[in-house]
Amino acid sequence: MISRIDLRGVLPEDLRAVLPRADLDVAAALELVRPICEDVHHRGVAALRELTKRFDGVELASTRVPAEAIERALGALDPKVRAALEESIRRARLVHRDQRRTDTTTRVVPGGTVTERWVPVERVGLYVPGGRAVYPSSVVMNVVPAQEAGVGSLAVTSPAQAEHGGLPHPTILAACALLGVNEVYAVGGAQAVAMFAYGTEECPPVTMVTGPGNVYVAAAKRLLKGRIGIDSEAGPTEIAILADRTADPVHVAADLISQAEHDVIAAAVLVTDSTELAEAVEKELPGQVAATRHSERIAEALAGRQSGIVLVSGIDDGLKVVDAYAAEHLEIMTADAAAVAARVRNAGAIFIGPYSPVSLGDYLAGSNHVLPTGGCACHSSGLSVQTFLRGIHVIDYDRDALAGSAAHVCALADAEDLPAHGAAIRARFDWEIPQ
Ligand code: HSO
Ligand code: ZN
Repeated sequence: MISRIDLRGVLPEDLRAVLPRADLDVAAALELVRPICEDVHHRGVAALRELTKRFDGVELASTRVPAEAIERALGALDPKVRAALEESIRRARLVHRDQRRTDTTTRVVPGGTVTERWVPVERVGLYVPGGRAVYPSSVVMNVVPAQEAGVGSLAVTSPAQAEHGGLPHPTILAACALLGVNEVYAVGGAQAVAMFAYGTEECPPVTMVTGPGNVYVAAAKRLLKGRIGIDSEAGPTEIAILADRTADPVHVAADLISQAEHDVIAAAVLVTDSTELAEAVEKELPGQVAATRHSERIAEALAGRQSGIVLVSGIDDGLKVVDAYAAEHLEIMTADAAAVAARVRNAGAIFIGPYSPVSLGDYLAGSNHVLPTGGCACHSSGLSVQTFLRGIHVIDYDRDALAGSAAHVCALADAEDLPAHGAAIRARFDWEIPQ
């Protein structure tokens, strides 16, 4: 059901090469999405209507979802789901509010300051997938940081669904209503990213597009990056668990399965120095997999080359392995888990001990679940308030402070053979460099 990789003894030089990982070919999809994006660029709503007919089987009257439909979806929302979403939003707001930045002013020299001013991007478009993955939780995870950053204008788009009267999934609409987002579009796929990037008769262009999506959405984001800002390209979900003999195999198996549930190419990796635990988890998995609704998908994900149980000689080696892997989600299920977690360098998010499973983080911990995948956790962070802010340096020197800097600026300008740079300083002092 899940393969083993034995790294006991000397760890290989290039750990990343031996660790299991799926590859997602976004580059190959680029050429497919290019004409779609061009079409939306040139023909706007007419192109969106044709593409929505072709890909989603829906005739759109308007790409914009009417306000009544959003309100109706909220009214029809199961009260249990509503209460859970409200609590999820409340906790996410607590955490993300604390991420807000205050401007800092540094007095560099007497009379010379640099202020860093944090300014939110003006308008954000959030892509929410439809189809198999209907994730109102992802609406929360994208909208809350944008709102807490102070983004003034926020639009959501999600594919039109024939079985829901040509509207996006009602739970998505209800989540938007709970978050106070009333600008929603019934457009999916690469064309939705193009709609946001170029704007149409019905949708003003945005400055930034965030949100997960399939490979075509990822390709469109890559193609249009530069014209718009994007968050990271979300790949298939990954969970890594670093565990020792103190871990409960029932929990370990359940957590591996929980993320394998997302996709046949989702990755579930256990790193352990305990053969007893490895064996117990291998024994536990088939029963738990068989008992769950999406057992086929999960079995395929666990058996895939992106998943596995990695055996190591000790927790120190285990840490090297999880750092090399740089998982989207990393659970630490060892003795003294917090101390072990403190030594981890690379992970999207770290979950400590038996009572902080990834599922908690997916929905309710308050943390963000949009996290770097595919090893990107070694250089990138998950979605946060910071994603939606730009730091602008504001430079304010008075005459004396500039005079005191002039000789150094001119020396560097000369060294770079850019004498006009130096001249711009000297012009202010009757062409003399003040000493
Ligand atoms: N684990 C997914 C997020 C998610 N889980 C949404 C459930 N719904 C990627 O972090
Ligand atoms: Zn999940």
